[in-house]
Amino acid sequence: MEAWAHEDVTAGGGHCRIDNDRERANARTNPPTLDVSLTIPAHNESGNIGGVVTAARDVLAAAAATYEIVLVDDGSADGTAEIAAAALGDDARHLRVVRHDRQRGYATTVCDGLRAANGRVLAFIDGDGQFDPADIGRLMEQLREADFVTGYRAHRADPWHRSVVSGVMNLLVRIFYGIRWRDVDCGLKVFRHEVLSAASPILATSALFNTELYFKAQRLGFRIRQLPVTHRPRLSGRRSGARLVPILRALRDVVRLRVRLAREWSPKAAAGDRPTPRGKALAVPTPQETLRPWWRPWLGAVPAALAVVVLRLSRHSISGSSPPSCASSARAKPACTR
Ligand SMILES: Nc1nc2c(ncn2[C@@H]2O[C@H](COP(=O)(O)OP(=O)(O)O)[C@@H](O)[C@H]2O)c(=O)[nH]1
Ligand SMILES: [Mg+2]
Repeated sequence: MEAWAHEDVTAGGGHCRIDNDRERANARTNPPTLDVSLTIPAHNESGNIGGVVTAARDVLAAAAATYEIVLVDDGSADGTAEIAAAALGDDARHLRVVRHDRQRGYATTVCDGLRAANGRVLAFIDGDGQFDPADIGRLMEQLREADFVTGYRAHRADPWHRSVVSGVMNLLVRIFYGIRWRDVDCGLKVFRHEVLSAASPILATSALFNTELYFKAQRLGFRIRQLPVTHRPRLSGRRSGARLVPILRALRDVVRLRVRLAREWSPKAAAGDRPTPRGKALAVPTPQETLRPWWRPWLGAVPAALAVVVLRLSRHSISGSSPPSCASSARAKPACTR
């Protein structure tokens, strides 16, 4: 028998809604029982996952009395989950595997992990080894004074056009959502379970769930902190983010989600459900913490750079040499952008 627990998510997944009403009621009657729960999204990460889970295990075991690693296997065909369990050996008892029958995309993958998580502190980190799991410990230390602690990639080890796409997205998020934090989509975050509970249900159906988390955490007065984190080149496997169609969808969703949030969500109503109301209604980051206006001198160059990126990505898509896509799931497509 396998030493680790696994669950198949075929229904219930496929969207990014964390905690519908039933799940929220369930959360009230069954509060989290572990100290920390780390979600790792992974799609065909056999070459990277062993190193990520063992390094994460070391950090969690040192920082918490009880912990779990929730590996969300997004339709992998290369034995990612089995390799993770083998790498952990006896510690595979701390591993839970949530399996998607097919690739559903990054956002759904992370959200399914968070939904399954049973920790008072929640965290997520990519399974591709680009982040250093040691940074989870550094972020967790900040929880003494904060509720929502996120990394930002000071030196991003990705092709330049990824930084351009991210820069444009961050600028739009700043304009439409008033979020003055940098690198909102960074895939390394640590936060209290109550932030997720208060932010639920998550309305976003794409990587904009990160934006939504920031937006709600900020409006609800949770204390937000950011730290620079290490970002390394991918050593194995292929990235599946940054394809043209999902990027265009995410751009469209920036406006759509903002309209939905304005219509369907208010901090007052959400705060009514919060276990421990905290602080002011609106937490404004300190000047050092905000996104520095690096883009200001480059503002005129943004449309031109975007056009180059779009051309580059479309050539990439047409040539057929693109990384595995989310084409197997129409609903997963928007979730692939990061
Ligand atoms: N982009 C993307 N990542 C996925 C998907 N499913 C799972 N993942 C995992 O999410 C993490 C980030 O993916 P990656 O392709 O490296 O995106 P990038 O780091 O933004 O280039 C990795 O651990 C992937 O294995 C998916 O459909 N799309
Ligand atoms: Mg990556």
